[in-house]
Amino acid sequence: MVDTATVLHVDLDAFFVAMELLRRPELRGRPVIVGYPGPRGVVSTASYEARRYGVRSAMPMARARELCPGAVVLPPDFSWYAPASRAFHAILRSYSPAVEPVSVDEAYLDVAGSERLFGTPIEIAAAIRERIRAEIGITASVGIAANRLVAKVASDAAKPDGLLRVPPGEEAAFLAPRPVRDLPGVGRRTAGVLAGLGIATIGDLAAVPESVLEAKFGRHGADLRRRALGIAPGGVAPAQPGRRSISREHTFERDEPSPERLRATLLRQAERVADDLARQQRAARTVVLKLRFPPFETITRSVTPGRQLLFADELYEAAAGLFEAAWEEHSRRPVRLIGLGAAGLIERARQLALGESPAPGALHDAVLALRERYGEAVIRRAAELPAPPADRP
Ligand code: TTP
Ligand code: MG
Repeated sequence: MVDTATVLHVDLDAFFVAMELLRRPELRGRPVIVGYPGPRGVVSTASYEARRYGVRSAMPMARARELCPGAVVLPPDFSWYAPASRAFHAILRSYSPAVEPVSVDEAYLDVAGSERLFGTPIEIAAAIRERIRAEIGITASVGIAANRLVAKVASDAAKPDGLLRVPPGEEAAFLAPRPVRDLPGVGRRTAGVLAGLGIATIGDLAAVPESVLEAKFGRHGADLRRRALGIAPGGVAPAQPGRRSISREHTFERDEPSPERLRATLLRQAERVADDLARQQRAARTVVLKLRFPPFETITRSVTPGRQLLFADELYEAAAGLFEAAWEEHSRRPVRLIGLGAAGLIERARQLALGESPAPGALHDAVLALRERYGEAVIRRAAELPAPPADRP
């Protein structure tokens, strides 16, 4: 029989802590917290020993210290984690072309079609776990199921250092006893509303008539119930190969006359686009600039510098050059819309040129890691800060 449980969700265990323990083995077995130690710091992640005291990601550090006064607190060191994150994603890509990275330490892959080369999904999952242990020195947990939703819950249930397969047909039974919060997409608010209805487990949720859920949650009601039954779209979207460009654009409420603010907007867009490229493990050959002058005159300019572009700085530099020239041509008139796009997308295959510093990549990965977790606003360049109003003396 064809095995339809071919979706793997792979997630590294206590990733930042695991990386710190690699170089501080004497801390193994102790409660360890990674996060900025200052008064406004929050917990990035905690070792399983610290989690036993109730310490959780995103908790204020002060609270974590109250709960677990004996914990060793280490500041995050993204340049140490980034190469491991890259190695992790590279291992996954060697088992299937259908890999969808989710964050620095997490991805889905579909191994349908990999069987002839690498074995059953369970064998592939075991091989991936072993390679992560041997080549990076840390542990990963894997969930296997017929769809992403159930694979994700399975990997969470397998943690730490575990492997769990949910056979096709057993999705609903597997989910039923778990608290509703274990279901991806059920956040604190939804869980609160559900608790008010007396719904605690995913099984409770699956048993509620759709009409009741629709009354409470509108269109999402039906979806919620399907998910509680373990029914979800099957596939893994590999780094969106169909998309031929990635872009960002911004329309100003008032036509923007300030070159500083226009450049700052471009820089922000370059960073967003670079993030998308990194997530998709792709590079750009061409940068496209779009400008609109009121009321409707829209121009685009592009440049193909003859090398792969990966990082925000590279995209920005190219776009800023286009901007200066095009803006000059238009008598430096105020701009209604500005946009930056990456085109000519290719698989990333970058080798450092001789003498080239790897630092921008490490920095970029670190910024990406922060944003994955805390949102776009967590870290910004000084140049992105709002410029003072133009009319101030
Ligand atoms: P997670 O995979 O969510 O957590 P984890 O790997 O630490 O632990 P688990 O075994 O439960 O998977 O996140 C991966 C890394 O991302 C984590 O090690 C640190 C970072 N992170 C933050 O910086 N802030 C956060 O709020 C979260 C959740 C993670
Ligand atoms: Mg993890």
